[in-house]
Amino acid sequence: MRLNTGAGTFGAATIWPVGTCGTGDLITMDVDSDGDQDVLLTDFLGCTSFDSPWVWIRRNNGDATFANPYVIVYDTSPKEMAAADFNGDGRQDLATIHANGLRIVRALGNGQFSPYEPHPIVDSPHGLIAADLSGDGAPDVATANIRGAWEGTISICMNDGSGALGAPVTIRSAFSTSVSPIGQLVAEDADLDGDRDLMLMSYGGQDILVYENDGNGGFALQRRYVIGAAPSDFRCLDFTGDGRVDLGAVIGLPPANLNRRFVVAGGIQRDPADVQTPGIRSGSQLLTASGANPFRDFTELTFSTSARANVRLTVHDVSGREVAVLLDGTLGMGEHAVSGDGRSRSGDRLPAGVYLARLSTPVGTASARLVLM
Ligand SMILES: [Ca+2]
Ligand SMILES: [Ca+2]
Ligand SMILES: [Ca+2]
Ligand SMILES: [Ca+2]
Repeated sequence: MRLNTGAGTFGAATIWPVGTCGTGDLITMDVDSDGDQDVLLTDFLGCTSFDSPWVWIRRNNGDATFANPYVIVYDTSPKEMAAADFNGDGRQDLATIHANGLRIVRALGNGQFSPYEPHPIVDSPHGLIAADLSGDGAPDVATANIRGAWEGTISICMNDGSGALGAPVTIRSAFSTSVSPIGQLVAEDADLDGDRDLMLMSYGGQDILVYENDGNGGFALQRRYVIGAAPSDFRCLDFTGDGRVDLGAVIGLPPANLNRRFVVAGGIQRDPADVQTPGIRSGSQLLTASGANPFRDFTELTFSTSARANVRLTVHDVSGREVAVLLDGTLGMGEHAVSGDGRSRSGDRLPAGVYLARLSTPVGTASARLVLM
């Protein structure tokens, strides 16, 4: 630990052994309700020679020295942690995800926790957030999961307001076929309508999917942002300084994926009143090339749907051959934006030239011309 000197620098490192086998997830929360942040760690999940069903805690003595470590004992190894006061008693509780679901322990105020409550999730959870998704002030839980071979899903457990979490509601992936190895999940208001929307980063899909909240905690995919190969982490913050959040992601570049890059998708947070949707009529689809065109790295296509619908958005070369699939799944009603990066589904860069993007929905088709430099 290095403490802030107050002058914008950090002092000498103090080392506090925790007892874990390597390090997994690290969070801070106030486990004993004394007003200071305590440190929680899980074991490194590569410690496969033994099961490690513990969260390790070091309590803060109030002066950034830490008491001896102790553990919360679970049935299986915790992968990720999130702190929130689920039952509204003023004490932060702890949510963890395990191979077979979610566990909640409630803080008793003395640094100890209630026995864990299991919440089974059929798909295997890999990412976790605790945030109020329903707008009632009580934190809910969402997990990013892997189903079967490699399909990414999201499960949402709503808090009934008393701290009891309901059965998980699972959203199937509309496009990305894998969140593995990292299924980062963020809750932010992407459309400035006052509720938190969910953003899921997918390693296999090389994208960030935005699921818009209908205001009642129901979610539907509205946007897909292609961000590049091998994404490993992302943040939803105002990088451009215009007061609206953007997406920033760490990616690798093929073939070795060693050459890391940080990409920012600016202006994702949009007021519905500001969104330009030329020519959109109820029951029809007009596909607009709304990004750079001609383009070199990324471009964007926008369209709208007048109802929840199955949508397929593909890219074809001049001979009509399908060279990329940008979206294939169920979308919610409303305006949608999908980005493309000039690569085929296998990740190879397409030759420069003219391409046709084709949108197919139950009520019709539309197309737009794209020029790749
Ligand atoms: Ca504390
Ligand atoms: Ca609590
Ligand atoms: Ca809630
Ligand atoms: Ca919203």
